[in-house]
Parts: sequence; C-alpha cells; structure tokens
Amino acid sequence: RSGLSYEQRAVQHPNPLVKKLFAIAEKKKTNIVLSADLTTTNELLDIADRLGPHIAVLKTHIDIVSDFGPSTIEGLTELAQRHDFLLFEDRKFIDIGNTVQKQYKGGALRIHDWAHIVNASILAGEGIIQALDQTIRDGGVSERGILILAEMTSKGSLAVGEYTQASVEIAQKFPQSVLGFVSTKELSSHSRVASPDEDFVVFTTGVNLSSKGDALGQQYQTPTTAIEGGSDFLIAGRGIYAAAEPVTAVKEYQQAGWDAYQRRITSAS
Ligand code: UP6
Repeated sequence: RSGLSYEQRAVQHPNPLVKKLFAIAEKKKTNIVLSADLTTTNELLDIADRLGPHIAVLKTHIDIVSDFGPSTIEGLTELAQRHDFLLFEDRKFIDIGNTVQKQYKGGALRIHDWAHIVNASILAGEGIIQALDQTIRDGGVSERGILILAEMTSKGSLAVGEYTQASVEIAQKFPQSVLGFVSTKELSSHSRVASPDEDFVVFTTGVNLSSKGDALGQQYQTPTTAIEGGSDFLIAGRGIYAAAEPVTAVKEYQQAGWDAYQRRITSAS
C-alpha cells in the first residue's frame, strides 16, 4: 500500500475525508502534521497562520489552551479553510462508550463540531470505537474520522504486541469512520485478515530532526526513518514550533518528509 502515491490512494479510497487529506498533501506537497501544543489562543492561532501553508493537518490539545473560548475555534476553523489543512484534536479518548460520546459531542469543547479527526485508545475495548462511530454517523457532518492510538512513543509504553494487534482488528470492524492509526510504523503486518482494498492511514508522533528524546520519556525518530517504516503523515511539535525560526523549521521537516515519501513511491514503482 504505502508504495502508492497519495494521489493513487485517493482515487481508490472509499472515505471522503481520507481523499481530502491525500488531496491536500499532494497539492501542498507536505505530509507534515503540526502538533501545535501552544497554551494560549493567540500563540496557537499565530503559529497556525504562519505555518499553515506548509502543513496538511494541525493537531491540537485544546484542553491545554488557558483562555479557550469560541474565538479559539472560530480562529482555527478560519485558518484551516484559508490555508487548507485539517484539524485533528489529540483527545485520546479512553473511557466507556457512553462517556466518550458526551466528551466528543458536548461539554465545553464540542470537539465533534470542529475537529475533522480525533483519536482514541482501545484499552476499554471496541465499545469506545463503536460509540465514536455512532456519533459520527448520526452527527450529520460528513468529514469526521477516528485514528486509533495503536502504539505510543513514550519509554516503557504498554501499547505493544497483542494490544497493537487488537487495535488493527477493531479498526477493521469500523472502516467507515476509522481512518487509520497513530503508530510509529505501518501496522499491516499486525493484521490477520487484511483485505486487499484496505488502506489505513498511518500518522506518526515522536518525529524530530535533531533530538533523540526529552527528559520525560519521549522518544524520537527522524522524518526519513518514519516514512521508510510506512508512516504516511509525520506529527512534529517542539522540533518545529519551539525552533528559533519555526517557519524555517517547518520547511525543513516538509522537505525531509516529502523527499522520503518520493523515494518510497519511486522505489516501489
Ligand atoms: N503524542 C506523542 N506520542 C504518542 C502519542 N501522542 O508524542 O505516542 C503527542 C504528544 C504531543 C506530540 O501529546 O502533542 O504528540 C509530540 O510532541 P513533540 O513533537 O513536541 O514531542
């Protein structure tokens, strides 16, 4: 699968949101997801505006924004349209289905209203994905999808082996709303019964060009190793937004990610 171009995959893919994501990547020549872990609305919108032309997706942790309010979401939505990127709320839902539906649709954050993509862990079993899938189907908005958090980049992560395999098996049960995974590499080898037209999208966190990790257990790989491992979209945070020149940094990540992707599809053809 990952030897195909985004354009080829877009043609074959049944999910309209994945088609849109691949189209954005091709048009802007970027597979970068900015992890915009800024803690005020001004900083968040400022970085989204400056780096927006170079990214395919903006990933938020909306609950760390100290002055969160309607203007936060209005600003993000407007910038996503202007610069043509998707919004991914890194909520990591993990509760029982009934609670997760309320967390997704309602509360102060109303994530379903504005985030194209959310993610969830399957620790609680497949009911959590069933619940999110139901909200998406009943929600009346077409461009919504889920990524299953199948692995984690932090040292000592327990999301390995059978757990990761169970993530793939649950994803296969909800092909309409599960777009793919957050994982360090492609997971098709974990799948017992991969059908030929299955095409999950792999988002990879823990990507950094110059650092190996941080003091709190984060572990990084480079854009090149991630793409070589089958990743489709590279999620980078501090490597970009905390750089002395974030615009220069995002262009470096964009180039590295795109070059590695080009090499992958060229060597496969
Ligand atoms: N993230 C990880 N590892 C995971 C899952 N999620 O780092 O396994 C998220 C973090 C953060 C971003 O919550 O928002 O990806 C990584 O940021 P960084 O590039 O600054 O380390």
